[in-house]
Amino acid sequence: MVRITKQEFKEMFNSKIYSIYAHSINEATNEQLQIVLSSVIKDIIAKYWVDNRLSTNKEVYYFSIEFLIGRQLKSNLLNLQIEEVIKEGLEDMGIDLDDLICAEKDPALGNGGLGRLAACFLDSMASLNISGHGYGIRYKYGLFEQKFINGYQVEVPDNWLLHEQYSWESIRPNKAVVVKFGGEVYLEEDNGRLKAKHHGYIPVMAMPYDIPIIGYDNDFINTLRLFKAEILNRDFGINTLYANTFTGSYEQALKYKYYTEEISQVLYPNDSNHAGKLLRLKQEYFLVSSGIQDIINKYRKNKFDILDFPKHIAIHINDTHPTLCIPELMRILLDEEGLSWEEAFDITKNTISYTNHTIMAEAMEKWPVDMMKELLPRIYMIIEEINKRYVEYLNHKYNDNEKIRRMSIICDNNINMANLSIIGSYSVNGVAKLHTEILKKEVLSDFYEDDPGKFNNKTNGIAHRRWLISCNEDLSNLITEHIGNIWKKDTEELKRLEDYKENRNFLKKLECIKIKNKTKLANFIAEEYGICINPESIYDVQIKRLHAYKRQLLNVLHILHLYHELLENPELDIVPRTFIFGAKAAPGYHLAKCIIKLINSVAEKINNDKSINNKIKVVFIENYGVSLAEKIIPSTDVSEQISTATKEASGTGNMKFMMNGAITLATLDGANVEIYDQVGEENIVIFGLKASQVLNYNKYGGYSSLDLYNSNFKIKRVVDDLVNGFIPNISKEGRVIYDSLITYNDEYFVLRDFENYIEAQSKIDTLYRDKEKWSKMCLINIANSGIFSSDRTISEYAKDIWFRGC
Ligand code: OX2
Repeated sequence: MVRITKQEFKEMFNSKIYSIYAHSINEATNEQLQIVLSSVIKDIIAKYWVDNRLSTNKEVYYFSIEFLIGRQLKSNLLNLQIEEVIKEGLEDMGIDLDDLICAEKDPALGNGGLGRLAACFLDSMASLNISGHGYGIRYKYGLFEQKFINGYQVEVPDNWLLHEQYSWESIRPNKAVVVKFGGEVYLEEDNGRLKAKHHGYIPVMAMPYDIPIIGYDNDFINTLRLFKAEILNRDFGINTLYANTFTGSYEQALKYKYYTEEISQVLYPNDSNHAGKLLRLKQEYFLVSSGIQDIINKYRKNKFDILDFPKHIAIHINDTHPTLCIPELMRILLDEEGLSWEEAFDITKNTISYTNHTIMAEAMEKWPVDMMKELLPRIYMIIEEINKRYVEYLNHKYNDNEKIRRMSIICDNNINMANLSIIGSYSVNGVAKLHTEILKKEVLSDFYEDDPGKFNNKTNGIAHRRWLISCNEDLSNLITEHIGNIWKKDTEELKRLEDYKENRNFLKKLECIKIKNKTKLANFIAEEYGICINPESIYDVQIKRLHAYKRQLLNVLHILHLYHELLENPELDIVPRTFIFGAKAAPGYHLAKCIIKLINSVAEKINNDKSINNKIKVVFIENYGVSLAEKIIPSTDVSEQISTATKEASGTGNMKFMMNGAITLATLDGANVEIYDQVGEENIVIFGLKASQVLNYNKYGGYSSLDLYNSNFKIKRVVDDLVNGFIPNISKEGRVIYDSLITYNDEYFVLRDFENYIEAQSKIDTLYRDKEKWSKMCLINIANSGIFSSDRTISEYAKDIWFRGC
């Protein structure tokens, strides 16, 4: 047990503030006090952290281009179980712990679900005593900060490392490695063997910064290692190694500095979308090469036989962004360890496992051959050889040219990263049952038929410590009062809450907690946005990235529909509703930005229309991210999970809402299907096209949005609103959206699902009127959410993938 007394803590804190800032507590800002507190906590855990790093068990390395870890202070105190002591110690010194929790910067080193999943997985690996470490990039600028100006999204740089420092990190210069870009590769004779020699490359230093990942109540600490790109000599001298490229002048040295530092400068702000830029490819290789070299360096120190590599090491790639792990590991095994091709490929294939997170064509990474060849000549040679051998195998087995084109790594001068990931790994998994089935039967069916044993499902999960225990303390305490503490380590225990489903007293308490959380959020919204919302209204929430397939548009069209109904009949009997949105759009995603402007304009109009008597309110929360999610989710009544069926691979927000007792309003997409299976049809509201129907439309056609528009009055009314001036200031944006729906035949079936969605929404209205019944539904959702803890997901990864056969 990590133990510390109040007195010891106060002494450490006092001496730390002098050593860091040379002044007393009274002069310090909350930001400074938070930095001091993090530093004290790092001292407290130092011993455990070092011990853990010396582990000789099989180690898992989780490579991800994004980690959306959120604020760390509260969650670290919770996991160390020292929150009380620290709180009281600070109180004695006149400091409020909550102020310091809020003063911490929220590192936005990810876009959305993929990056947040990686963070939840780290939490679970540490909490389950699995030596599992993250490798990522220490972006100088994270995801942009979103501001609304006249209802438009404006992006502002996210300068989270204001003083070049993050309070939880420790720099490890002794572990820095060099990553090589460009140059030429020749096969040269070396001891009777052809060896690849790399000349004229540009060396980039990868400087590791370590963040401790603290397990829950188990003294187990893993590491998230983020690499920063730097010049080779920190003193900024000229080095002969790159003299060929940068010929030694001061100007060249500056160019070199720019070239290197640019690599970890900024996170690409795309979610589920492949940017295809050279700099992005540099980032991907930088991450991969730094991480693989780091693993190999540690492995060599341990003096294990290189042929036993897969016995000691599991490397997991989070989507295809780190897929170059495959040729990079091959490169080291071939060129540095001197193994044969067969040995090297065998080791690589038995070490690497791959998760696919999307079936969306625009997210599938494909790199032009020329770009890869020029930037990473040796890596390209290896990819080409893997491809050549694989095509030989396919030819031999199938003799079907179309199939071979679909399955090969290199096709039409592009490198298909998903295919490379499958071919170079021993396990491929999807992130929800439906998603995995679609991978097997549709998108990756050739590979599935070729090697069915490689495919498996791992339904996503969430860290219940952050997403329930820490963000919703009242609910967490209520649960513990009734079923004890065990659920915190074993969320299946939550099922025992079902014993209380007829207990009116318990249901009332649940309702009171929700109202308390809703009031807190109402106060926050009043302070931040000057909008007054009613805690007695239904909080109907859609928070996630803005994307056409997620269909925020369907939500706002329904709001317009309700508004028309209210205008026609101001006495209309509906339960007051507050529609809450939070979403960032990729800066270059025009349609998404138009939808933001639309929602803001609709909000402006409705919120200022006195004639509807505050029956509906619309709030678009600016700059949505992890910390805001922690505030919003505990106060939500209705969780909007309304993507076009087949498009959302899993979703994880859906699980967070469920665990906090919101009712899901959903299509049968991604993990919504599994939420439905858990709670049963009375405790969820489902609508819309099924996956099979969408797949059929996509294959055989048969959908005309124009016909629907012409034949359905309700649809026509809201679609016309986009272009007839009913909503002020959206003339251009309204037209773009209108065209997407009518001219381009509504790719995401918004209008097709509209009637059904209206019905589902009116069902929500009816259900909410019976408060006790609603509360019972909430309870059943909470009680059955245990399966969506990422502890369950990670146990499955460990058993079926990383440690299988161990
Ligand atoms: C997201 C998926 O869109 C989402 O459905 C899923 O829940 C999440 O990953 C975690 O698995 N980029 N982001 C995703 O996929 C890609 C690619």
